[in-house]
Amino acid sequence: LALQKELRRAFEGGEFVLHYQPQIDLTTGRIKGVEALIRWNHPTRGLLAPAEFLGVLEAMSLAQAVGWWTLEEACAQLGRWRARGLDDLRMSVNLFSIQLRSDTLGIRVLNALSHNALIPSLLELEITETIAIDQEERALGAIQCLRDAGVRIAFDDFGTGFASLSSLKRFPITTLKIDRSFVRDSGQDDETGAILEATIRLGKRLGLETIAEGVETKEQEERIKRMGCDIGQGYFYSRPVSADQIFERFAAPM
Ligand code: G
Ligand code: G
Ligand code: MN
Ligand code: NA
Repeated sequence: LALQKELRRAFEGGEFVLHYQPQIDLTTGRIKGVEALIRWNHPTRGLLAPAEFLGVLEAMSLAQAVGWWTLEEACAQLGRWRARGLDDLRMSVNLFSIQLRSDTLGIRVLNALSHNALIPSLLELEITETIAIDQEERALGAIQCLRDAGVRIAFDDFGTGFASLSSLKRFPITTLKIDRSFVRDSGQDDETGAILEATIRLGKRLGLETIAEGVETKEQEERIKRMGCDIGQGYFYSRPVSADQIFERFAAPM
């Protein structure tokens, strides 16, 4: 309860900030996009990761307001980067389940794009397959409408949820984000390697972009490249960093 109260105060006081983690095009080695990840800039405890507060936040109605703020702020930041010359950078934003259930999802996303003069295809919305299935009825309409407008849709943490493979047919997704556990264990055991490779192939056969999460080593990068994965994300390239750090590190031609 104390944490709930603090979260409300923090949101009103502007203590939430977004950090951004690069997504690297494995063909060119260049940055393709970034994922926006929320942090709590706590007055006494410093910068807090989502693990410290997201569980409690998600159970509060405040999650919706924070989620819409994140969407607006991420789009505004993409607009600022574009004004400074990063003009084909993409932005990925995670959605809470409460946002997926909201009647206003479609209009909020389209507004965030138009406020910031963004082409819809520069925005990717990340939903976990489990959330998507729980909310299937309500989510599909809005997701389809956004997809028709050109917004990209990713299944996040793919392979760890409870969705069956047929959800790949029902949801108009563009992207599979393969859960980091598969990348992490793929060097240890052959089974995980086989699952990783088959998932990348499946994505390719379905015409989806594949992103491997949690790439931490050169060896893992080489493995996912060999398997035909499109994009890598993980500490090997960069931790999530501030907007300024993204600009400093990636604005210069590489
Ligand atoms: O760094 P990391 O600890 O940043 O993030 C942990 C988890 O929190 C991730 O699974 C991510 O999906 C989730 N997360 C981070 N930022 C956001 C956000 O802005 N909205 C939602 N819905 N989830 C987020
Ligand atoms: O949305 P999602 O669960 O995918 O968010 C990504 C989470 O993964 C964030 O908590 C981020 O800090 C974390 N993360 C990003 N790259 C790596 C990595 O290379 N290794 C590990 N262990 N975690 C990572
Ligand atoms: Mn994510
Ligand atoms: Na993920």
